[in-house]
Amino acid sequence: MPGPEKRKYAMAIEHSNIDYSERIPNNVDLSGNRRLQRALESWQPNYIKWWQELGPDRSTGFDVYLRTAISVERDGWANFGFVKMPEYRWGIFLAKPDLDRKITFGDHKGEPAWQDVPGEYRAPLRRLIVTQGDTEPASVEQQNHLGATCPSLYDLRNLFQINVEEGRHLWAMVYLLHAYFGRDGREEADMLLERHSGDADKPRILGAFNEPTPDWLSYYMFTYFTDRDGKYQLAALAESGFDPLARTCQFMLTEEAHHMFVGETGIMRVVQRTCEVMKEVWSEDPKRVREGGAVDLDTMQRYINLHFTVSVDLFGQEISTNAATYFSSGLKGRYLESRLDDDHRLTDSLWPVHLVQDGRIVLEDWPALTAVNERLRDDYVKDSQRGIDRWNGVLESHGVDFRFTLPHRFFNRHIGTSAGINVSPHGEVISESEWQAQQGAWLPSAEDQAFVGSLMNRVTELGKIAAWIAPPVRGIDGKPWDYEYVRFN
Ligand code: BYC
Ligand code: FE
Ligand code: FE
Repeated sequence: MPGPEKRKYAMAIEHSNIDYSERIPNNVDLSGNRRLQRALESWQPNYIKWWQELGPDRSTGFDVYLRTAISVERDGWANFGFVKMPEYRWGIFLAKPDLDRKITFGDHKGEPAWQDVPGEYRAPLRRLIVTQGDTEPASVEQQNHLGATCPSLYDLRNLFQINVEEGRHLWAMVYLLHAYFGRDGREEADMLLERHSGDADKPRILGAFNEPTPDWLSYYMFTYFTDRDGKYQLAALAESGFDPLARTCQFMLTEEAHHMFVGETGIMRVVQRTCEVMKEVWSEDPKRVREGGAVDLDTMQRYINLHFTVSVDLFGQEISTNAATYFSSGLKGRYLESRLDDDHRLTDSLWPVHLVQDGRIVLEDWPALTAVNERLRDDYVKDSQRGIDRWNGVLESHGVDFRFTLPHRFFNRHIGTSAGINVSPHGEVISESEWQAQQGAWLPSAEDQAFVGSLMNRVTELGKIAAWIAPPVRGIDGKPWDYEYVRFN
């Protein structure tokens, strides 16, 4: 970065309303609590060691054009500039407090929000924070080798941006564990660096975070579908009666939007390129499309099927007493809880729930309190459809008849009442032999993965992009898409 640009970035960081002069930048007055500060400063080297070992492969020394949070205001919260990896300033930022904030749901509705952990809810609260925290470094681990096959500098930059922010999300949860849960909180914080994605002995907690992300198509699917689970879970936790958790999650959501954007536009660009290749080879035949060097639409649909279903599992059981307890205790609300128009206690309302009964899928009314996982999943499914529609818009604009669809929510599930039951993408319960016969058409096969893998070649020349994906419509922070976002030195 030229001298003046570098100075401008340094000054913005310095004069932000987050204290960047400290070892751990923060807006929680860390220096006013020496014990906590020392505890976090002793966790910090372990974090850096983890990042060096399991963070993005061979990225050390790269100058990357990254955004860094400098404020928690709605406008101007981020500053862009070159950061030498891994000198990104991971910090602790909570949204601004509302001193009069009240709990908006559950048994404690109307009471002042808690500034400390209520003793009776300590265990479930810690569990929620640990589960959330566990996913963040898991995703960094899942993606750590993708730099070796990036389709462009723009994409490489976005990968690193998401990775550093997921690292910051881990910090966000570790702060809560250290600040509010004493010794066992510190132990949990240590374990967040000891479990690893896909590790047979110490796996990550939730299923999706132990799946590999072997290629960039999987990566875009992950950031579209799995980061979107993050959006809904964080939104539900942002309603929490435990105010520090609510404020932490509110700010995390600000960063999350870009992650889903990378997924949505990434897939859109793959679809765009496939449509162009179909024209070049004068055929929609998957075989010809592959020979033309693009991902055929059937393969993309199988990737959608896989990543959607793995993400839908993350919402837990359809009927969950855990979830009911989280809700009535005021720990975890519904999506946009405060905007919903009902009693916010769910003591006698019902919610329609998908269940498998006697080999058939039925919708049955259940007490809404036990169905909050399913309700959040409903919100998620609806939101996931938006991207499908936009990708179909690209197909339509090219005069291609193929349309992507979301599979039935009970297809390929491992959690919930359809776990272990064979359900087709159209929602029919089928036999084991039918499943065996069809699953190659529904889920990515080893052959699909080998093909997609064969397209993955590292492209880092300025202005160049891999042949299987179209360039983005625009770049980052008003820069052109072919700007030198990463400088290798
Ligand atoms: N895999 O009563 P249930 C993100 C377990 S993503 C494995 O439904 P509950 C991000 C469950 O633990 C957002 N196990 O449970 C995205 C329970 O175990 P026990 C992450 C599972 O608690 C991209 C049992 O099954 N945040 O941020 O209502 C990149 C009974 O289930 C799974 C959160 O998840 C699974 N998928 O619901 C980076 C928020 N599902 O008690 C980051 C915090 C369930 O029998 N977590 N089980 O031993 C929660 O709110 C809840 O724990 C869950 C599960 C919604 C996940
Ligand atoms: Fe995250
Ligand atoms: Fe994310």
